[in-house]
Amino acid sequence: MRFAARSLWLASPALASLLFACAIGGQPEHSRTQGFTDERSAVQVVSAKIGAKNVFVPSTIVLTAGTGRVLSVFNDTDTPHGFKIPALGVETVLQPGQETKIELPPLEGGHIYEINCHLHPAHRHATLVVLDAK
Ligand SMILES: [Cu+2]
Repeated sequence: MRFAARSLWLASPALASLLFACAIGGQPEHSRTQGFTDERSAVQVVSAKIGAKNVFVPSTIVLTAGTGRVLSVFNDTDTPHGFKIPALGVETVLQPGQETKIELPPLEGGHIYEINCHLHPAHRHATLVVLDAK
């Protein structure tokens, strides 16, 4: 306990300078460090049936903003399923047992979009989160 308190005291100048560095974040050098990098060329998704529910796995897809973003969606069931992102104008049908590449329009950061299956209203929805890119 005593050691922890001393460590915190020693760390406080470091914390103070970190807070100061964040407080002056309006400078161009600092703003370049905002946002995320993304090393993936395509994000893989599966349309599957779990129990009695049709689902997309993962149910939350995370991408960075920009152009050339691709989803590769495999339909692991024996029936066609839809894959629709209404706000982005994306709508396609996933054939059973097939991988479908979906090229997305240019994405802007700071948005959360709904993904649904337009063939089955009960198909559980998914979410696309678009982060700011570096
Ligand atoms: Cu479906």
